[in-house]
Amino acid sequence: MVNKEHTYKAEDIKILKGLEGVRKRPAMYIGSTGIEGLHHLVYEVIDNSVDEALAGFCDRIEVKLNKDGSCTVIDNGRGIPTGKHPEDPEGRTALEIVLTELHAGGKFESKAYKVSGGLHGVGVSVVNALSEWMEVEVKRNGRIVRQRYARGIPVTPVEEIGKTEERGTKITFKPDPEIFEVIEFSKDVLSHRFKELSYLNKGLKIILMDERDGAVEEFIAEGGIVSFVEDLNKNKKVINAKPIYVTGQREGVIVEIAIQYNESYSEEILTFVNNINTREGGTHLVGFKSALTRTINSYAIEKGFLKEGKESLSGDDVREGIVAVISVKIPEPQFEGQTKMKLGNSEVKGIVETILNEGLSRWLEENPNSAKRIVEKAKEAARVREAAKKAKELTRRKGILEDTTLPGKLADCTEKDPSHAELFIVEGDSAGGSAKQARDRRCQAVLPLRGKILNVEKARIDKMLTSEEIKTLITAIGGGIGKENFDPEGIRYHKVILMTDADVDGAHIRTLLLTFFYRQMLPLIEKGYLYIAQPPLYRIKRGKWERYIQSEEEFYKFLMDIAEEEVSIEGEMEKKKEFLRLIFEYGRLMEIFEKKGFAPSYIEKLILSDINEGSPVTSLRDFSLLKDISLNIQGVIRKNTGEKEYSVLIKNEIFRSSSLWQIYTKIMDTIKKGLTIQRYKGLGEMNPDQLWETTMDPQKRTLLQVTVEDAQRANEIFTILMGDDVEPRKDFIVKHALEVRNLDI
Ligand code: 0RA
Repeated sequence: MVNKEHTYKAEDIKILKGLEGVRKRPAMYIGSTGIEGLHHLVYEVIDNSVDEALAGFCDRIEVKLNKDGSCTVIDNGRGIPTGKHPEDPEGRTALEIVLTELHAGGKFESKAYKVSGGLHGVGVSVVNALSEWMEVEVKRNGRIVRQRYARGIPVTPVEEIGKTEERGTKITFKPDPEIFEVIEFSKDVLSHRFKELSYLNKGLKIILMDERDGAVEEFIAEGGIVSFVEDLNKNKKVINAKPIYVTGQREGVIVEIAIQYNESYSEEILTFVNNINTREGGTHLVGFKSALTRTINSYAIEKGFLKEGKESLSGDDVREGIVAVISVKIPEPQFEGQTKMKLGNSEVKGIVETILNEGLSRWLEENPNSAKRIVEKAKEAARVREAAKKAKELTRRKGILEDTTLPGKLADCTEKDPSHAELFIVEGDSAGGSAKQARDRRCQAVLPLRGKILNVEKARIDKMLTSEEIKTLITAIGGGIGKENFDPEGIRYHKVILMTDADVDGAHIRTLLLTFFYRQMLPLIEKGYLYIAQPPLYRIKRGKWERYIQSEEEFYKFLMDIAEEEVSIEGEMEKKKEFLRLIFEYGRLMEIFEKKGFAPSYIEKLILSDINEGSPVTSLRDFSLLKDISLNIQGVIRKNTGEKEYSVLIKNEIFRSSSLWQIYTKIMDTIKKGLTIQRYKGLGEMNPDQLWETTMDPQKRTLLQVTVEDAQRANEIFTILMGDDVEPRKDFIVKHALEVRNLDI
């Protein structure tokens, strides 16, 4: 339907020329004619609606992806003005001018705040020019009016099609296949952007309806960018439960900042200008960083967390674990950089800086607990950074990192391909000696570490880095050290295996080494190159038969299996199992008393007597447990009436006793008869053959691969141990070490 009344005048020619330019060089206006450019059309229309929202006139935008490939955007803003434009010589409506003239949007910009979004801020006329057709419907001043266009040219006049009390704009457009390589909208691309827009415009509801498959999605964030950082931190442990929120306006620039720290070591700062992600940063980010560093430092000095003139926190320190969103709205943004995603306006740096300095200082004063935790975290980052720097200087001075001569203590393997080479890090020189003898020297290298140096109760990472042992370790592994400097390409072994004793000291050394690897060689762990050897805890022998056992649980199960074969009580099978479980537990507890110097017979007397008060033993938890167990045993095993005796059939022989302890020892003696049980306290107790067979032989051994989470946990334990609490001792390691099972306590 062609508008017959519409005749082309001089003004029209000019406009036609403008739209022609858009169609000739679309990439200049919308970036590309690929998938990104296609979606840019939607953003361009939506940005006008968002401007209405920013001006406070719109709180709802509906986007429909229609079956015919067109897209409809409906908002409840003021509606595009539809009256005749007073300054237009042709007497056209404002609506037509907005939709056909390049950059016409600004003409109507009045007192209201308008940021004219979109990467290029080109306006709806560009979308119109690049659409096969466009139809716009405006509800305003009680009327509904409509106009239709084809490739940017009006094909109908502005006509009234009904009455309404509502206001708003509805724009439907079909991307022109003559222009675009792809004309199918992607729901994922759009929903990602809409989610972002809803965070950036607090309370704005965006509804995405995909008429092609019936799916509907709604985006709204009542908390705005505060919800944004909360969602970015969703699966992390946060330091300040409530995000820091700072906002202000200066010289027509609106600044909004939300910050929430988490316990990680990474940094995630998203920056936006007029709702556009400025991935390359720019002046707003520079202002933010400078204010953050300055404000946290002066707060820390003022509150005595830092010594003035002596200590300071670097920008990297105060940004460790930060998640932040910076959103600025500027009337005339200048975008620079490779991808035009860097803000250039120089005045913005100072504005952001001032607003954040002021807002953050106030927040820190008002939230002293969170403030303290943030400062402590930055201080810890500073300490680690300083320690790593010192160590690097030290090693550089001594030429160790540059020097590729391998340390003498390392017994290297002949294999040079890292993917086939293993390095065993062994605690102690004697175990190291055994390992060197035991190994397959073609592919297994051995580096003994003298535990003594590491096994200092309060060994600190920085001290550790100055130790000869650790320097040897660094050279042996070959990738250097440090967050920025470790080079995974240099790693000489794709299996680095920690082999420590199954005792408290071993657990301590393992925690220390894991912490070291976590902080200094994280990629080694991320690539899955770090392992923990599983040396056996027991060796059991009967004649020629031999078996290694790796944990207390396994040992217990082994004994139980034999007991089940050799012991009987009257009654069903189930009862026997229950009885054995109880008597094993009874014996275990009694052995603890025995070790402490109490004779089991004395304890049993106390259990039987009713006058328990007075003895220091009877108030112990283990004592009441024993008492409960003996009652339970009476419940499962029948006693001979009259006599206070239990009777148990052990190896076809009836054994009677009133003492459960005696029954227990009899059972144990029977089980262990003919067995040689050896408990390994350390690797040094194994001869080379045994060490090879149980722990090093790739065919038989089990290795525990260390995950980043394991190492993170070790790091936490370490941090707690090295923290300000004065008395954290071995207990702590014993309770929290990676595997508690192998500990000799
Ligand atoms: C020009 C002037 C005014 C609003 C708009 C354009 C406008 C454009 C679009 C595009 C999509 N939705 C829109 N909503 C509004 C200001 C109108 C006034 O001052 O009343």
